[in-house]
Amino acid sequence: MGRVALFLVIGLVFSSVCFAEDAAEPAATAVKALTVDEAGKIPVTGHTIAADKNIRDWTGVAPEQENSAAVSNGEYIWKDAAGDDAGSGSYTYPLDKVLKKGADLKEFRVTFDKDNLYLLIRTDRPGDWWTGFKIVGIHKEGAAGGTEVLAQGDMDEGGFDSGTFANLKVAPALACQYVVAISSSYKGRIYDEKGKVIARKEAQPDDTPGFKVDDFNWNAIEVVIPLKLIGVPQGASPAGETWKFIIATGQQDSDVARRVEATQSQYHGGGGAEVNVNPNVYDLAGSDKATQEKELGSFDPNAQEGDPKGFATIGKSFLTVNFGSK
Ligand SMILES: [Ca+2]
Ligand SMILES: [Ca+2]
Ligand SMILES: [Ca+2]
Repeated sequence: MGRVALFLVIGLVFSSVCFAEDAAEPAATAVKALTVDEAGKIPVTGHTIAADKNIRDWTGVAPEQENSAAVSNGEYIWKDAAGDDAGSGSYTYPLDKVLKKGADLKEFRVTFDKDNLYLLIRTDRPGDWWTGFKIVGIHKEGAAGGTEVLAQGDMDEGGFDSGTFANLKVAPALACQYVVAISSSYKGRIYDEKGKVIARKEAQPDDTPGFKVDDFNWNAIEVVIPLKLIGVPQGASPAGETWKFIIATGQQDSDVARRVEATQSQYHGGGGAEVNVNPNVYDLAGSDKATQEKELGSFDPNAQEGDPKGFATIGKSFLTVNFGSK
Protein backbone atom coordinates (compact mmCIF):
# COMPACT_ATOMS: atom_id res chain seq x y z
CA MET A 1 0.00 0.00 0.00
CA GLY A 2 2.91 2.32 0.84
CA ARG A 3 4.34 1.89 -2.67
CA VAL A 4 0.98 2.58 -4.30
CA ALA A 5 0.64 5.78 -2.28
CA LEU A 6 4.15 6.83 -3.29
CA PHE A 7 3.33 6.26 -6.98
CA LEU A 8 0.19 8.31 -6.58
CA VAL A 9 2.14 11.17 -5.04
CA ILE A 10 4.78 11.02 -7.79
CA GLY A 11 2.02 10.91 -10.39
CA LEU A 12 0.31 13.96 -8.95
CA VAL A 13 3.54 15.97 -8.76
CA PHE A 14 4.45 14.94 -12.32
CA SER A 15 1.07 15.85 -13.78
CA SER A 16 1.02 19.22 -12.02
CA VAL A 17 4.48 20.01 -13.45
CA CYS A 18 3.24 19.10 -16.93
CA PHE A 19 0.18 21.25 -16.46
CA ALA A 20 2.31 24.21 -15.35
CA GLU A 21 4.49 23.86 -18.49
CA ASP A 22 1.44 23.72 -20.74
CA ALA A 23 0.04 26.83 -19.14
CA ALA A 24 3.33 28.69 -19.56
CA GLU A 25 3.53 27.94 -23.31
CA PRO A 26 0.15 28.49 -24.90
CA ALA A 27 1.86 29.11 -28.26
CA ALA A 28 2.96 25.47 -28.36
CA THR A 29 -0.58 24.16 -28.39
CA ALA A 30 -2.13 23.33 -31.73
CA VAL A 31 -4.74 25.67 -33.16
CA LYS A 32 -8.00 24.53 -34.65
CA ALA A 33 -8.08 24.45 -38.44
CA LEU A 34 -10.88 26.69 -39.70
CA THR A 35 -12.54 27.30 -43.03
CA VAL A 36 -12.18 30.71 -44.67
CA ASP A 37 -15.75 31.53 -43.57
CA GLU A 38 -15.14 30.48 -39.97
CA ALA A 39 -11.84 32.34 -39.63
CA GLY A 40 -13.38 35.41 -41.25
CA LYS A 41 -15.75 35.79 -38.31
CA ILE A 42 -13.00 35.92 -35.68
CA PRO A 43 -11.64 39.41 -34.95
CA VAL A 44 -7.89 39.72 -35.55
CA THR A 45 -6.51 41.91 -32.78
CA GLY A 46 -3.19 42.67 -34.41
CA HIS A 47 0.36 43.45 -33.30
CA THR A 48 3.43 45.21 -34.62
CA ILE A 49 5.86 43.53 -37.03
CA ALA A 50 9.26 44.65 -38.31
CA ALA A 51 10.34 43.96 -41.90
CA ASP A 52 13.80 42.97 -40.77
CA LYS A 53 14.76 39.72 -42.55
CA ASN A 54 13.58 37.83 -39.49
CA ILE A 55 10.11 36.28 -39.21
CA ARG A 56 10.21 35.30 -35.54
CA ASP A 57 8.00 38.27 -34.71
CA TRP A 58 5.11 36.39 -36.38
CA THR A 59 4.18 34.46 -33.24
CA GLY A 60 0.79 33.08 -34.27
CA VAL A 61 0.49 29.31 -34.60
CA ALA A 62 -0.41 28.03 -38.06
CA PRO A 63 -3.02 25.28 -38.37
CA GLU A 64 -1.61 21.85 -39.16
CA GLN A 65 -4.16 21.06 -41.85
CA GLU A 66 -3.41 22.26 -45.38
CA ASN A 67 -5.83 24.73 -46.98
CA SER A 68 -7.18 25.88 -43.66
CA ALA A 69 -7.10 29.10 -41.68
CA ALA A 70 -6.59 30.18 -38.08
CA VAL A 71 -6.57 33.33 -36.01
CA SER A 72 -3.78 33.12 -33.45
CA ASN A 73 -1.86 35.65 -31.33
CA GLY A 74 -3.38 38.59 -33.16
CA GLU A 75 -2.64 37.21 -36.66
CA TYR A 76 -4.78 35.83 -39.44
CA ILE A 77 -3.04 32.76 -40.87
CA TRP A 78 -3.76 30.79 -44.03
CA LYS A 79 -1.88 27.52 -44.51
CA ASP A 80 -1.81 26.68 -48.21
CA ALA A 81 -1.37 23.15 -49.54
CA ALA A 82 2.13 22.16 -50.65
CA GLY A 83 2.46 21.00 -54.24
CA ASP A 84 -0.70 22.64 -55.61
CA ASP A 85 1.36 25.04 -57.75
CA ALA A 86 0.11 23.86 -61.14
CA GLY A 87 -1.73 26.98 -62.30
CA SER A 88 -4.72 25.91 -64.37
CA GLY A 89 -3.74 22.29 -63.73
CA SER A 90 -0.94 21.57 -66.18
CA TYR A 91 1.55 24.38 -65.55
CA THR A 92 5.21 23.43 -65.41
CA TYR A 93 8.19 25.48 -64.29
CA PRO A 94 11.01 26.68 -66.56
CA LEU A 95 13.84 24.23 -67.13
CA ASP A 96 16.61 26.50 -65.83
CA LYS A 97 17.62 25.26 -62.39
CA VAL A 98 17.23 28.72 -60.86
CA LEU A 99 13.56 28.80 -61.92
CA LYS A 100 12.54 25.17 -61.32
CA LYS A 101 10.36 26.05 -58.32
CA GLY A 102 9.56 28.90 -55.95
CA ALA A 103 5.91 29.79 -56.68
CA ASP A 104 4.23 27.27 -54.37
CA LEU A 105 2.39 29.36 -51.76
CA LYS A 106 2.83 27.86 -48.29
CA GLU A 107 1.44 30.46 -45.93
CA PHE A 108 -0.09 33.93 -45.88
CA ARG A 109 -0.48 36.02 -42.74
CA VAL A 110 -2.09 39.36 -41.97
CA THR A 111 -1.81 41.52 -38.90
CA PHE A 112 -1.92 45.26 -38.15
CA ASP A 113 -1.42 48.01 -35.62
CA LYS A 114 -2.51 51.67 -35.51
CA ASP A 115 -0.09 52.65 -38.27
CA ASN A 116 0.42 49.70 -40.61
CA LEU A 117 -0.94 46.60 -42.27
CA TYR A 118 1.57 43.73 -42.13
CA LEU A 119 1.71 40.79 -44.52
CA LEU A 120 3.83 37.63 -44.51
CA ILE A 121 3.94 35.58 -47.71
CA ARG A 122 5.75 32.23 -47.57
CA THR A 123 6.48 30.07 -50.59
CA ASP A 124 8.86 27.25 -51.38
CA ARG A 125 12.45 28.26 -52.01
CA PRO A 126 13.60 28.91 -55.60
CA GLY A 127 16.57 27.00 -57.01
CA ASP A 128 18.78 30.06 -56.53
CA TRP A 129 18.38 33.71 -55.59
CA TRP A 130 15.45 34.52 -57.86
CA THR A 131 12.48 34.93 -55.59
CA GLY A 132 9.17 35.21 -57.34
CA PHE A 133 6.28 37.56 -57.98
CA LYS A 134 3.31 37.91 -55.62
CA ILE A 135 0.02 39.72 -56.06
CA VAL A 136 -2.27 40.65 -53.18
CA GLY A 137 -5.63 42.20 -54.06
CA ILE A 138 -7.45 44.01 -51.25
CA HIS A 139 -11.24 44.17 -51.34
CA LYS A 140 -12.82 46.16 -48.52
CA GLU A 141 -16.34 44.98 -47.74
CA GLY A 142 -18.82 47.80 -48.13
CA ALA A 143 -16.46 50.02 -50.14
CA ALA A 144 -17.69 51.45 -53.42
CA GLY A 145 -15.98 50.89 -56.76
CA GLY A 146 -12.81 48.87 -57.09
CA THR A 147 -11.02 47.19 -59.97
CA GLU A 148 -11.74 43.72 -61.27
CA VAL A 149 -8.49 43.64 -63.27
CA LEU A 150 -5.53 43.13 -60.94
CA ALA A 151 -3.34 46.02 -62.14
CA GLN A 152 -2.57 44.47 -65.52
CA GLY A 153 -0.45 47.24 -67.02
CA ASP A 154 -0.10 48.64 -70.51
CA MET A 155 1.69 46.43 -73.08
CA ASP A 156 3.14 49.47 -74.87
CA GLU A 157 4.56 50.80 -71.64
CA GLY A 158 5.60 47.59 -69.83
CA GLY A 159 7.39 47.40 -66.49
CA PHE A 160 6.48 47.22 -62.82
CA ASP A 161 5.22 50.83 -62.68
CA SER A 162 2.71 49.97 -65.38
CA GLY A 163 1.35 46.78 -63.80
CA THR A 164 1.71 43.10 -62.98
CA PHE A 165 1.10 41.60 -66.46
CA ALA A 166 -0.35 38.55 -64.68
CA ASN A 167 -3.54 38.31 -66.82
CA LEU A 168 -5.80 38.06 -63.78
CA LYS A 169 -9.10 39.53 -62.70
CA VAL A 170 -11.57 39.00 -59.89
CA ALA A 171 -15.35 38.66 -59.88
CA PRO A 172 -17.31 41.93 -59.40
CA ALA A 173 -18.07 40.96 -55.77
CA LEU A 174 -14.31 40.98 -55.08
CA ALA A 175 -13.42 44.23 -56.89
CA CYS A 176 -10.24 45.56 -55.30
CA GLN A 177 -9.61 49.01 -53.88
CA TYR A 178 -5.87 48.30 -53.89
CA VAL A 179 -3.52 45.81 -55.49
CA VAL A 180 -0.12 45.10 -53.93
CA ALA A 181 2.58 43.43 -56.02
CA ILE A 182 5.90 42.13 -54.74
CA SER A 183 8.83 41.30 -57.01
CA SER A 184 12.06 39.53 -56.13
CA SER A 185 13.15 39.73 -52.50
CA TYR A 186 12.71 43.46 -51.83
CA LYS A 187 10.66 45.34 -54.43
CA GLY A 188 7.02 46.37 -54.27
CA ARG A 189 4.27 48.48 -55.80
CA ILE A 190 0.82 49.41 -54.61
CA TYR A 191 -1.73 50.28 -57.31
CA ASP A 192 -5.04 52.04 -56.74
CA GLU A 193 -8.33 50.99 -58.30
CA LYS A 194 -7.42 52.79 -61.51
CA GLY A 195 -4.21 50.77 -61.76
CA LYS A 196 -2.04 53.79 -60.96
CA VAL A 197 1.06 53.29 -58.79
CA ILE A 198 0.58 54.99 -55.41
CA ALA A 199 3.57 53.49 -53.56
CA ARG A 200 6.93 52.16 -54.63
CA LYS A 201 9.72 50.20 -52.90
CA GLU A 202 12.92 49.79 -54.91
CA ALA A 203 15.53 50.33 -52.18
CA GLN A 204 16.11 53.80 -53.64
CA PRO A 205 16.11 57.20 -51.94
CA ASP A 206 12.72 58.09 -53.43
CA ASP A 207 10.95 54.99 -52.03
CA THR A 208 7.52 55.72 -50.58
CA PRO A 209 8.13 56.32 -46.85
CA GLY A 210 6.95 53.47 -44.65
CA PHE A 211 6.25 50.94 -47.45
CA LYS A 212 8.67 48.11 -46.74
CA VAL A 213 9.33 44.77 -48.44
CA ASP A 214 11.99 42.42 -47.18
CA ASP A 215 12.86 38.79 -47.54
CA PHE A 216 13.93 36.02 -45.18
CA ASN A 217 15.81 33.04 -46.59
CA TRP A 218 14.32 33.46 -50.12
CA ASN A 219 11.07 31.88 -49.01
CA ALA A 220 9.31 34.42 -46.81
CA ILE A 221 8.52 38.06 -47.54
CA GLU A 222 7.48 40.59 -44.94
CA VAL A 223 5.50 43.58 -46.20
CA VAL A 224 4.71 46.73 -44.22
CA ILE A 225 2.00 48.97 -45.70
CA PRO A 226 1.18 52.27 -43.98
CA LEU A 227 -2.60 52.26 -43.47
CA LYS A 228 -2.87 55.84 -44.68
CA LEU A 229 -1.61 54.69 -48.11
CA ILE A 230 -4.55 52.29 -48.45
CA GLY A 231 -7.42 54.53 -47.50
CA VAL A 232 -7.36 54.37 -43.70
CA PRO A 233 -7.06 57.97 -42.44
CA GLN A 234 -4.25 58.83 -40.02
CA GLY A 235 -5.32 57.96 -36.49
CA ALA A 236 -8.19 55.76 -37.70
CA SER A 237 -8.06 51.96 -37.65
CA PRO A 238 -9.52 49.18 -39.78
CA ALA A 239 -10.96 47.69 -36.55
CA GLY A 240 -14.53 46.69 -37.22
CA GLU A 241 -13.94 46.31 -40.97
CA THR A 242 -13.78 43.13 -43.01
CA TRP A 243 -11.35 42.94 -45.91
CA LYS A 244 -10.91 40.17 -48.44
CA PHE A 245 -7.46 39.28 -49.71
CA ILE A 246 -6.84 37.66 -53.09
CA ILE A 247 -3.34 36.15 -53.20
CA ALA A 248 -1.61 34.83 -56.31
CA THR A 249 2.00 33.65 -56.60
CA GLY A 250 4.17 33.29 -59.68
CA GLN A 251 7.69 33.91 -60.87
CA GLN A 252 9.15 37.25 -61.88
CA ASP A 253 10.83 38.49 -65.03
CA SER A 254 12.14 42.08 -65.06
CA ASP A 255 9.83 42.80 -62.12
CA VAL A 256 6.59 41.66 -63.72
CA ALA A 257 4.92 38.24 -63.71
CA ARG A 258 7.03 35.77 -65.75
CA ARG A 259 5.02 34.40 -68.65
CA VAL A 260 3.79 30.83 -68.56
CA GLU A 261 3.79 29.74 -72.19
CA ALA A 262 2.29 26.82 -74.09
CA THR A 263 5.58 24.95 -74.14
CA GLN A 264 8.13 24.68 -71.37
CA SER A 265 11.54 26.23 -72.14
CA GLN A 266 14.65 27.30 -70.26
CA TYR A 267 13.11 30.53 -68.97
CA HIS A 268 9.37 29.90 -69.23
CA GLY A 269 7.06 27.33 -67.75
CA GLY A 270 4.63 25.47 -70.00
CA GLY A 271 0.98 24.49 -69.87
CA GLY A 272 -0.42 27.88 -70.87
CA ALA A 273 -2.13 29.00 -74.06
CA GLU A 274 -0.57 29.62 -77.48
CA VAL A 275 -0.89 33.36 -76.93
CA ASN A 276 -0.16 35.07 -73.62
CA VAL A 277 -3.71 35.17 -72.26
CA ASN A 278 -3.48 32.55 -69.51
CA PRO A 279 -2.74 33.70 -65.94
CA ASN A 280 0.98 33.99 -65.23
CA VAL A 281 0.64 32.63 -61.69
CA TYR A 282 0.92 29.14 -60.23
CA ASP A 283 -0.97 29.21 -56.95
CA LEU A 284 -3.84 30.95 -55.14
CA ALA A 285 -4.96 31.08 -51.50
CA GLY A 286 -8.34 30.37 -49.97
CA SER A 287 -9.54 27.40 -52.00
CA ASP A 288 -8.65 23.79 -52.66
CA LYS A 289 -6.55 22.64 -55.63
CA ALA A 290 -9.54 21.76 -57.83
CA THR A 291 -11.19 25.15 -57.28
CA GLN A 292 -8.05 27.18 -57.89
CA GLU A 293 -7.27 25.19 -61.05
CA LYS A 294 -10.79 25.79 -62.33
CA GLU A 295 -10.46 29.52 -61.63
CA LEU A 296 -6.98 29.82 -63.15
CA GLY A 297 -8.24 27.86 -66.14
CA SER A 298 -11.21 30.16 -66.74
CA PHE A 299 -9.41 32.33 -69.33
CA ASP A 300 -10.48 32.54 -72.96
CA PRO A 301 -7.72 30.94 -75.09
CA ASN A 302 -8.98 32.83 -78.15
CA ALA A 303 -8.77 36.27 -76.52
CA GLN A 304 -6.37 38.97 -77.69
CA GLU A 305 -3.21 39.30 -75.62
CA GLY A 306 -3.72 41.89 -72.89
CA ASP A 307 -7.52 42.01 -73.26
CA PRO A 308 -9.04 41.72 -69.77
CA LYS A 309 -12.21 40.23 -71.25
CA GLY A 310 -10.27 37.01 -71.75
CA PHE A 311 -8.54 36.90 -68.36
CA ALA A 312 -9.13 34.13 -65.83
CA THR A 313 -11.54 35.25 -63.11
CA ILE A 314 -11.06 34.57 -59.40
CA GLY A 315 -14.34 34.30 -57.53
CA LYS A 316 -13.84 31.76 -54.75
CA SER A 317 -10.12 31.85 -53.99
CA PHE A 318 -9.82 34.56 -51.35
CA LEU A 319 -9.37 35.04 -47.61
CA THR A 320 -11.67 37.01 -45.31
CA VAL A 321 -10.01 38.99 -42.52
CA ASN A 322 -12.10 40.54 -39.77
CA PHE A 323 -10.16 43.35 -38.09
CA GLY A 324 -10.87 43.65 -34.37
CA SER A 325 -9.78 45.91 -31.58
CA LYS A 326 -7.61 44.94 -28.64
CA1 LIG B 1 10.14 40.50 -38.85
CA1 LIG C 1 0.63 25.97 -52.31
CA1 LIG D 1 -3.24 27.13 -53.10
